[in-house]
Amino acid sequence: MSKFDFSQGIARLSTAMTSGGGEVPFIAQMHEFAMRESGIPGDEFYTDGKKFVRGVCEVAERFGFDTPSFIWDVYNVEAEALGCSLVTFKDMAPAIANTTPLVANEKDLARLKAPDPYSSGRMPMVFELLHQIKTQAGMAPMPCYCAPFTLASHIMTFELLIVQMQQNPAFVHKVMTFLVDEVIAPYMNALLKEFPDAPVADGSDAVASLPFITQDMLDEFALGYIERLQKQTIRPAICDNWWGDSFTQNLHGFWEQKLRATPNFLKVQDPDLFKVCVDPVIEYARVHDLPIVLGVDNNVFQNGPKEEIQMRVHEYMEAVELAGKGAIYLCSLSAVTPAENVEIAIAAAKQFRAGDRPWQGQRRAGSAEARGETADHTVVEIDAKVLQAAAEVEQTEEGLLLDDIFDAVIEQEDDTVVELVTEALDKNMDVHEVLNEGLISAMDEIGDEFAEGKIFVPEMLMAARAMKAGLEIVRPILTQTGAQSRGLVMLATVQGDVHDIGKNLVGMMLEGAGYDVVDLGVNKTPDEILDKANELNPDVVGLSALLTTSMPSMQRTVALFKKMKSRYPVIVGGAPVTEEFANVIEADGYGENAPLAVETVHRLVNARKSTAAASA
Ligand code: B1M
Repeated sequence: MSKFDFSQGIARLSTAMTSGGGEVPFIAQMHEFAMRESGIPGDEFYTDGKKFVRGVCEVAERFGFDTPSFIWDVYNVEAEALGCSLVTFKDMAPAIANTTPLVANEKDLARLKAPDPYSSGRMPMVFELLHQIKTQAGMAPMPCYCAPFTLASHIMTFELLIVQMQQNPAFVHKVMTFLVDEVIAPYMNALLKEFPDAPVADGSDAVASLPFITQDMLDEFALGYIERLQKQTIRPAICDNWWGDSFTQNLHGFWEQKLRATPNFLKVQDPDLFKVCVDPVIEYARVHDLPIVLGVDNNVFQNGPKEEIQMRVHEYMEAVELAGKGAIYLCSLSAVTPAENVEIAIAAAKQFRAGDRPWQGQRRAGSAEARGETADHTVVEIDAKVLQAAAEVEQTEEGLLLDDIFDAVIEQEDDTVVELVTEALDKNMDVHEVLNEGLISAMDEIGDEFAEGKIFVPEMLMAARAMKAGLEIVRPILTQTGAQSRGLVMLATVQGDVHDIGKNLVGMMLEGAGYDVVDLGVNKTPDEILDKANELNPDVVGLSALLTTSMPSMQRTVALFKKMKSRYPVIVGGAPVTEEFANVIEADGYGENAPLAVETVHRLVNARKSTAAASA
């Protein structure tokens, strides 16, 4: 007899995901929330399977969840077992913090040892955790894995992975093959053998989402290897964790890709779901007779207000009901999600089931506001004479060469950029013109296209590399002529957070705009950031945070800068960070995205220069 009884919730979930027709269930990613609520420090919670399962079950029972979710920090286990550095925290889940790649080339790959599922890293802890699920909760355990693409981004770093996918795809295929054949498949098979009642192996693959990669890349480098894994595991392997539905022009094509990895249901989650609307999901589910899983964003539970939580839960539950089969998913209840907001969400779900539906039929998802399209766009009429003058400049030989440099950056052709910049300098063209009109303006264009969703991260990253290749040629001449960079910007992702894709893009855009950038990396404490600032004397310090759990650390960093009366202006950004938050913590600036971050830096640097000039 197990200690906890979730049989009613499990039966509800099973009906909803097969025949449908019953009450709509809710599932939740809840490990960090359970850690906090159970009072067990992170470094114990994530290393002791017994405590983990007890903590999750107690919290699920106390809050009235339909079923507990035993997903742990699944992104980390294989990477840690391979030798990546794992950082642990008392107040949040552990994370892999690799800013330098474990595998950068063939030699590194050859040196890499396949882990032993029975002894490497925390793999044995996962065996124990799954045993505890059976004994304490009486539930069938589910082995979870970090999907090959995300695992590759851990061991290679995201940037290197993207660059190698384009420049040396054969090497990336070798890495992926190693990860599937030598790491994930043996690990999953060991678990599936140990637990014959485990229905499937379940993968997570956040990094293989759009717009970090394109749908073609998804096919070749992510999905292809999940299918390779599926052929090797003794029971089905699924993988259901790609975001990015709001970035594709081919929604159905993207969903077909998702279904190749997880044939039994379609999962669409916020922030994409709120933008694309529930209607196309309902229609697709009906036509294909599929259960759907609709995910409500962490930020909604984090920030509320109450009515926002209630309305979102009701809207998505109603959509599931209209589709016929499925569940809603409370996507990531974190260590800083207020307990009160979780109670509101669960009460809202129960209210819906009881037939009390004050927002019935209302659609907020898919509205212009949900898509963030409420801002007015003013069209500026450009004087015909100005256009004529610009056209004349373009027609000169020099103008055409600048155009070619601009185009080569946009087309991401490093070698051509180097050739053309060299040619321009050999022709004694003004180095500043080459820099500003060839290289920097191309990055401005790239930044705009990225902000408008016209291009994806790999294109931006590769264009930034092409621009940098040109910059390397121009830099010595700029130095000789005494030309100065626009300033020094120091960047860091704050303590507790290892997300760096966005911060790195901000860094590239800043370099593209003529700044020197020093990037401290991820998971940096307030003291580390301040000490480094005192050493480097930057013009601006930029902080990035992607987790609501790391936003307090951003606040502590800004507070420390203020307390120490430091003279460096601090700007903040990252998906959950808003302008309002930036004001509350008294940051000096905010950047909603990379191009806007560059604008904020320009403003702060110019203001500093004017103040310095005025006091001189
Ligand atoms: Co994580 N993750 N993740 N993750 N991950 C999110 C952020 C999450 C929203 C997913 C979710 O559950 N719904 C969620 C956070 C929820 C919250 O707190 N609000 C989350 C979570 C919870 C987690 C883990 C706890 C794992 C988990 O259980 N789900 C764990 C935490 C690890 C840790 O940091 N301690 C974790 C781990 C990971 C991976 C390692 C697997 C991977 C990160 C890889 C890496 O960065 N090297 C990852 C990824 C990829 C994501 C998603 C899918 C994408 C984030 C991203 O890179 N966006 C994300 C879900 C989603 O967004 N769909 C998710 C692309 C990037 C270009 O955008 O960073 O916003 P962004 O940057 C933008 C702007 O924000 C701005 O400019 C950039 C470009 O325009 N900007 C700045 C950024 N920094 C700026 C600084 C500035 C100015 C502007 O001034 C200095």
